[in-house]
Amino acid sequence: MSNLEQTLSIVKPDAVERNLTEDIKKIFINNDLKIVNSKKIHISKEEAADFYKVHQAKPFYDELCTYLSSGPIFVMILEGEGAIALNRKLMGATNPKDAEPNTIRKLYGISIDKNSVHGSDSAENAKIEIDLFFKN
Ligand code: IDP
Ligand code: MG
Repeated sequence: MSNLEQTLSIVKPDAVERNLTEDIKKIFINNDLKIVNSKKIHISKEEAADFYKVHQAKPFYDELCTYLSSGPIFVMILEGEGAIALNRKLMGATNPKDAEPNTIRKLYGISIDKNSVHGSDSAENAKIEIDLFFKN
């Protein structure tokens, strides 16, 4: 049975700044995820606050929104079989210290906040996040 999905991936400011976008794209492509749309953008703190609003009650929310808006990011729509879970697997755990070997966060993450990538965590959020960035 086919389970073709789309999910949103973001290369966060720490990784764009270190020129890791192409290396991260290769990891997705080499694992059967297709990049069907992408763009490099620099969002405002208000846009970051909207994107991360599920975390608004967290103590690190303000810092998180400041960080995501601190420099350019590279946003992508990834498509493939089980793309949502596959992307999460390729990303690794939120804290790079806890991430499995060869995951993006293990390879490139600096800290729990500068962890190089974002990925949608469910079909519902994938749709919301894709619409936020790619539905003019
Ligand atoms: P995820 O990115 O693995 O889905 P979430 O729990 O959704 O992790 O958190 C969103 C983002 O918030 C994380 O990627 C990370 O950058 C940041 N974050 C999560 N927990 C902490 C924390 O305890 N301190 C600082 N930043 C955090
Ligand atoms: Mg999350």
